[in-house]
Amino acid sequence: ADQFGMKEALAQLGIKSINEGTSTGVNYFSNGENLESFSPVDGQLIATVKISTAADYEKVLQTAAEAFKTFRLMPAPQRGEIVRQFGEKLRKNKEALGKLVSYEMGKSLQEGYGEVQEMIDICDFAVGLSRQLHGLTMHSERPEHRMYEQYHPLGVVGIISAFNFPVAVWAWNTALAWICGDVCVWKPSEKTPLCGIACQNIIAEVIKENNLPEGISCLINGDYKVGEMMTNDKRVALISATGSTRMGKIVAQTVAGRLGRSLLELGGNNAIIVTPDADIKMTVIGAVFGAVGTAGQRCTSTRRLIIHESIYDTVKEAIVSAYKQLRIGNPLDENNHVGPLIDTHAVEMYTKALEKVVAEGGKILVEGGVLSGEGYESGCYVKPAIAEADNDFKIVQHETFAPVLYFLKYSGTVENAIAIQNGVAQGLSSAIMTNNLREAELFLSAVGSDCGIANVNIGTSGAEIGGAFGGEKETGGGRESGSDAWKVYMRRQTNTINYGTQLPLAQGIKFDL
Ligand code: UN1
Repeated sequence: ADQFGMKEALAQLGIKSINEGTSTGVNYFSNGENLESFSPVDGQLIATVKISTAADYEKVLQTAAEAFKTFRLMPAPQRGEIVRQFGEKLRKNKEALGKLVSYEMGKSLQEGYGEVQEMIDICDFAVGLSRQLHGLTMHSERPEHRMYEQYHPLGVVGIISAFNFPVAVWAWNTALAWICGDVCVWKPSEKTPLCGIACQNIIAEVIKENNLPEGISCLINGDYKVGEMMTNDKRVALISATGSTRMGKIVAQTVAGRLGRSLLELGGNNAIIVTPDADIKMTVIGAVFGAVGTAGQRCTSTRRLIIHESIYDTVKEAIVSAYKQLRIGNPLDENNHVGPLIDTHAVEMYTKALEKVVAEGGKILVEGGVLSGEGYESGCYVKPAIAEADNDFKIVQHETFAPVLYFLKYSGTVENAIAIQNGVAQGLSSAIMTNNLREAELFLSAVGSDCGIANVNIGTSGAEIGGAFGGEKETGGGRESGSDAWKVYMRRQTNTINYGTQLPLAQGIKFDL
């Protein structure tokens, strides 16, 4: 890995190499077992961290709660200034952090940089927003009364993020939470703990330079047991969790059990509809990047292609031939398109999915397989595969986090394609390829796509941070990032002020004493 300057990148980010002991971050209490982070790129141990025990968690929470007491008093635009400085530090660390993301998670270097760019963008967005946390002013039904609403900081926000976007998803949450006056406790995926430490070290500098309490940003590492401490904890006002639908259901029930707030961003089963009016060249780029980008490990990855029978063979030929051009290998080498899966467990899931689709009657169009030999020593590299399938196959209904694309055929009008597109439990991202205005508008209408994201002539992945990000049904219903997603990080208060000398009651009630 050294040929890509990884050693230097790790040192810049404050990650200790394996001979130097366990890596620690600022305000990161961890006295538990060792957690080793192996790279899926070359199978090497990158570094070791310690997981947080219950006692560590308690210290973290107290530090966070203490910090909230003062941070909530800081004017929002000043909190925006802190986030602006964080964005500046991210710009300086973009290369190092992007490399670490690529090396620890396995996505291509371009995508690693892209992820850090999303962090920078959400910081810029949050800075502007810090002067726009508006509430409404309403007219009171009573004379000499004024009524308005305001948004106050909520408290401690717990962030549980997944391995596939090991830094950006934290930033979407935390940049907004900070300008809203909240403090954050972050549990990154146990598969990417070093990304967590690197980010924590970057924000810690900003916190120190501004003489702010450390507890504004807290980190805990470990598996779901560490996450459970947060979801069960009444002191954590909001849990924002990204991951599988299985995990999300457990988190949702636990948090609801204490009537806490949760923001869930769970699995997708994203499809692109390709109609007879589609631009085939654009379809190929959108579908192939959507299916094989990040080795199919985005929650927005394209899983299904719903193709009209009249152009089925043309689309099939074009995509199958594009798959032949794909170069699979070290993601730090910019000549490669597809890097490894996160670990060998993911490889197993991928292999099983291909077996299942065949067992259910599917037909393999592009053969998959696990790669071995030079450059593939980690055992995590697989060939992106395509299978012809039916939407009601069990495996098609299931989100497999790997580069497996299903081709589904439709006939008749676009309504039939929309029914197939909506005919899954998940509802994150969706797309239609068409130059036909009627088809496009129908797809976007109330009887169209039931997903949180619906695109025209764009693939399913690669959403911009300016829009609200999330989905419906088993995707969990949460919205993160842009638009008015900030509101979930604040508590709303309706205020009515009587500046008269009488006390009239609402609803015209008479109550004379
Ligand atoms: C995710 O996979 O959890 O839209 C997030 C996209 C990215 C974010 C994906 N902006 O693909």
